[in-house]
Amino acid sequence: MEFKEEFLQKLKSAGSVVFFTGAGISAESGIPTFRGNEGLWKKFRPEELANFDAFIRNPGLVWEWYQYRRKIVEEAQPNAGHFAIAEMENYFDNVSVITQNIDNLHARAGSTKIYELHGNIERNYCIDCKTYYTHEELESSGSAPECRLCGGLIRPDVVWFGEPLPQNIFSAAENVARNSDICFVVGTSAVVYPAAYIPGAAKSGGSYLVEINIEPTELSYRVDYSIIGKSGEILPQILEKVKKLKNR
Ligand code: BV8
Ligand code: ZN
Repeated sequence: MEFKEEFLQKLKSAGSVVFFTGAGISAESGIPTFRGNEGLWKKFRPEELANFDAFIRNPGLVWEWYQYRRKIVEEAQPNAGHFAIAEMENYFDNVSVITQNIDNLHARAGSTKIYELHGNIERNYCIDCKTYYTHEELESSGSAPECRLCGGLIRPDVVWFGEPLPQNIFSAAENVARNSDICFVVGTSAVVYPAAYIPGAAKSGGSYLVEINIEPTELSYRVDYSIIGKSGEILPQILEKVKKLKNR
């Protein structure tokens, strides 16, 4: 694929690069997105499952939905898009991943600077005493497991609708985006806030905004460059360009 000259110049001169990613970057790893036609929200609406009241009302149903997603995540592998982002760390002074995903695939691909805005499905904690449990430590009897220390319900360590994002992570991520030279927006419909403020923060800091998506989104009119294609195919091509431009 040929990329526009302005973008190639930015790649050549950039020092700090941010990748703001959503479910679309993991689609080629076999993890369903939220709003796609096989989307996770197809069977259930987010309000029904990804929120605290739903969990208190029906801990078994919500826990089982996360167990189902955890199984998909465990069987999934990072794809060429995740690996390309990880490898970019060899060619820029600073590469940060700001992800909305809870699937841990960026870490498994080798990225080292990751801001998890919505938590991580591999971690769980007791809603009463906040003790953390890995999922290996939990044998769930079909309903939500109970804390060994206090008997409280254990929940996945993810940010549900109506819950605040981890403030320190969000503000650090916003800061990194604002100070970036290029901000890639990869595989996200950019409709969930406050995470969807990240590209705007990058833009207001003078960053060059590049969207990679299989279709235009609500953000497309605001980006400097909209690349239509699969992130697992586009990102490795960008990496190849970077290697030539940085002639390493
Ligand atoms: C908050 C973790 C306040 C859990 C997620 C009413 C009540 C309460 C809140 C609200 C409300 N109305 C609005 C809000 C705010 C709400 C919100 O924004 N709602 C939206 C729906 C309007 N936000 C919140 O509730 C947030 N909290 O506001 O708290 C507060 C503040 C202080 C104190 C107390 C309270 C919390 C939001 C976090 C929710 N958690 N996930 C879990 O995963 O189970 S959201 C979840 O959906 C994701 O994490 C992600 O953030 C979000 C969007 O998903 P995407 O990643 O964009 O995926 P999607 O399927 O939408 O799109 C995929 C894209 O990829 C598509 O564009 C597709 O074209 C593309 N694609 C597909 N394949 C490929 C591809 N691209 C490239 N290559 C491919 N191969
Ligand atoms: Zn407890």
